[in-house]
Amino acid sequence: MTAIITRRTLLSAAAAALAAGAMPASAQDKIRLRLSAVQSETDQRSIAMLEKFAPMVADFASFEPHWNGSLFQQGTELEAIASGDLEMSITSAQELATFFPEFSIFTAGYVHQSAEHQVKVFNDPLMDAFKKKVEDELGVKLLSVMYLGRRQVNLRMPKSERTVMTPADLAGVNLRMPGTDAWQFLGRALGANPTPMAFTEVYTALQTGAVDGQDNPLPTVVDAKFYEVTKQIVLTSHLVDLNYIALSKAAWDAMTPEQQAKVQEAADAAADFGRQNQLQKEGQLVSFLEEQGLDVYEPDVAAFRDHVQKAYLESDFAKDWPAGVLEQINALGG
Ligand code: KDO
Repeated sequence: MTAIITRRTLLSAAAAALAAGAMPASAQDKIRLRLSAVQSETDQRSIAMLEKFAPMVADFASFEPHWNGSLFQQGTELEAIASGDLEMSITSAQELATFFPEFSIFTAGYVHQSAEHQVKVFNDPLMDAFKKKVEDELGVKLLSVMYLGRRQVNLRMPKSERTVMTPADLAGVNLRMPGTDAWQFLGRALGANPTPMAFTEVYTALQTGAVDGQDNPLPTVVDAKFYEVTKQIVLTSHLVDLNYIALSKAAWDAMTPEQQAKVQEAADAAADFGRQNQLQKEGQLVSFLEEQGLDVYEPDVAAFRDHVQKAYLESDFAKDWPAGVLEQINALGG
């Protein structure tokens, strides 16, 4: 008798707890959150998703990351989300600009001034129309802004062979840039000849000399080991770059209000955690890279800034920028 009561009591208690939402859903009941990204699992953004986002949503969602472009190639993630084959990505304004040209304002060199500025812009009402368009037309919700870092020019040849002080010194340099138009434009605005190439192919291209260089923040140069196949870093800081934690709107809409609040809180916590760690790494890596034998030096940043900003303001990109938004962004920069 006791055994039956115990079993019946346990079953009714479990049913009551499940109804109250107290019981964690079993694995197969959990919301599946597949994330595809091209960086490695040791990149600070990946660590932030693993250590902050995943545990905070674990009660009701299974976070399933696929790093190094192992599930979807760079630049195909947003379409995968829109088609229901993926739930999350670490997307970029450059990728969004291929769908919505006005996003190119967030890809323009020397516009964002700092990680803090990125957060102020992302949380400002000026972003509402941008976010709504991505939700309504692509079915993607931009949860939080992640700090990728200050992009620098990273070349195969040593400074003794090519010293880069102004954009004119990049003339003829075959500079790998990511594949979208906004990236190619930035490469040209720097004075180089841009070559479109996926992130996962860059190391080999540098190693074989297929390209003369690439641009990325110092933490990426280290995490992707580009310093093993390059000889100098020109501290242009030409783009204080960002990513957005992107989530399928369909997945979001299927969540309860409590689950939505938790997912938003977890994304913000991951973005904040990753930002602090990325900033800390950026501050430490110049000496590390010099110890690896690279020349790391400041060019004439003002010459680069003037050249790049002029190129954007004269470009067709600027025609897509909603009136007044650049001024609002600049006002948030202080
Ligand atoms: C790159 O391909 O150089 C880039 O930095 C572009 C970014 O938008 C982002 O996709 C990034 O790669 C990856 O997250 C790898 O760090």
